[in-house]
Amino acid sequence: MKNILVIGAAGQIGSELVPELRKRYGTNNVVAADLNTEANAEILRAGPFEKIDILDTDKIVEVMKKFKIDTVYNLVALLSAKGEAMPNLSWKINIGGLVNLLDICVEYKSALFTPSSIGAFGPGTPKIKTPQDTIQRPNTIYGVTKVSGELLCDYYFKRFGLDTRGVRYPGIISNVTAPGGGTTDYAVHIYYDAIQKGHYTCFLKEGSQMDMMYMPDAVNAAIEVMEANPAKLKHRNAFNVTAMHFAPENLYAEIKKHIPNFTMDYDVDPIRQAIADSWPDSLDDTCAKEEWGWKPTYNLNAMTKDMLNVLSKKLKK
Ligand code: AKB
Repeated sequence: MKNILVIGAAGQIGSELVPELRKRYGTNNVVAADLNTEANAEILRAGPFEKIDILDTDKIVEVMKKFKIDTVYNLVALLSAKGEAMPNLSWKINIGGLVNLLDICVEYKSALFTPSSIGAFGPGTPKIKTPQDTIQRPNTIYGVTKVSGELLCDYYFKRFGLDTRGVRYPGIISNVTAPGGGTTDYAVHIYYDAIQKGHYTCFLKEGSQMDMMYMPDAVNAAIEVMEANPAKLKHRNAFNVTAMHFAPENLYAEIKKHIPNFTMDYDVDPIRQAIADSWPDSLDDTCAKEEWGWKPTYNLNAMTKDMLNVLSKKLKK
């Protein structure tokens, strides 16, 4: 990776991936791009920034040429809950954008990272220790786009030799940019409300167990899979990765250790509950460990300490 383009840089992952990539590969070698030119402007404009609509082929090609891009991170997506509200737009952005990038990357011989998600699984998937290669029949449009994306990335590798790689992210917990429109978002909101209000109303019911990961591990996964020795990769796209799994009551109990007066109740959103119920309880990430050395550093305890520490300072300002 010498000249990197991150599309969707202003979002939850991009706003933390860009600074880390710039630290490792040099500020001027990492181009941040987003349609939104306002969000996280200070972070993203610390180096090159371009306004890009993922569906605008000409603009992407212009930027690929201008910066001699050899690696693209595609972080543009409508998440699970938002997708259910706008299925058509979800397909257009998640798949239209991906196909656009796949074709451009073939032409400009660039590697391409595309994240998949636990959303690529469905109710028929084994729920516990979900294997890398297993039944994938998601019942959300987000899941349909994620499975299609995984298959497309594999296809472009086999058919055109394009260096496509990716991971299946679980819910990502972070403190720079809040996620929007996802089912696992509760696991971020709860920290903000614990600090600001001392109370959180959870939109998922007790017992809704899902895989999760703290952002520093998510950023590392995105970089390490792209740095992996291709000779060792039996899979290329959609590696299961996880760091922890918990249900809302487990996260609540962990936060309460630090904020004893913290309270939580439930007001279940049937749409997001149905999505959560269709996803795995815990992933098996052995293939990522064996093929490229995946190793998360944060568990629930360490993540909670860090989240509360960082957020209490940030929210005091
Ligand atoms: C969502 O909840 O939609 C995302 C995901 C798990 O892909 N965070």
